[in-house]
Amino acid sequence: MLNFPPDHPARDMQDTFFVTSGNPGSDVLLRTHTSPVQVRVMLDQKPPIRVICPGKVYRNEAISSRSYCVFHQLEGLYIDKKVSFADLKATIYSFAKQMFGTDVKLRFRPSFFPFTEPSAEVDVTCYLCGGKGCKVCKKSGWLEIMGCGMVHPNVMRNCGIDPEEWSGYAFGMGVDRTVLLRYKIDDIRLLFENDLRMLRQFGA
Ligand code: 2NL
Repeated sequence: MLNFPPDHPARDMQDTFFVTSGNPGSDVLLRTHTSPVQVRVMLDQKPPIRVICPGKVYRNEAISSRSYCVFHQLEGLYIDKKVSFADLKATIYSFAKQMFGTDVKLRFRPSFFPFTEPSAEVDVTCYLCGGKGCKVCKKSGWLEIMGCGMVHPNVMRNCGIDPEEWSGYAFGMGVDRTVLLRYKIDDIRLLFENDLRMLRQFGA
């Protein structure tokens, strides 16, 4: 549905947790993205569609200060007549200013996802050095906050939506990584340990 070719690495056993239920034919896998939620929305509803899908996702990754095997993704999808990349940029600018402050600068870098064309990754100016370059941003002055793009015509067709009549944008971000940036936390694992000293700082 999301236009992944059969040999795409995202289908690799190494990257995904498969769960054996014991019942033949009913094995399940733990989702690596929240996008399947949006696919179901597109299958069930006619455009215009506006939806935000937050949720837990699971990846068989090397655990580090930047990556954990469980994290939260938040994806957005907007399909209507004449939705443009300019609409996408304006929405992301508005989000970034509210999340990171009014003087944050954004950079859109061309990228690739099977489910969007064109695709971009979005960077904000580094919270620590303000763009000068430091250890956190690896001397680049920029930190990545999300991926986005225009919904691929194949994805629209797969979900029964005519790409000649409708267009749309989508974006996806790691909620946990956004929280690290917003609160200047240096290890993602702190968000999963339920240490009371940590929780109490957030009103628990
Ligand atoms: C990332 C990139 C992205 C989307 C997610 C999407 C969903 C549907 C159709 C088209 Cl159903 N696109 N989602 C699009 C671009 C990027 O996430 O880096 N996420 C953490």
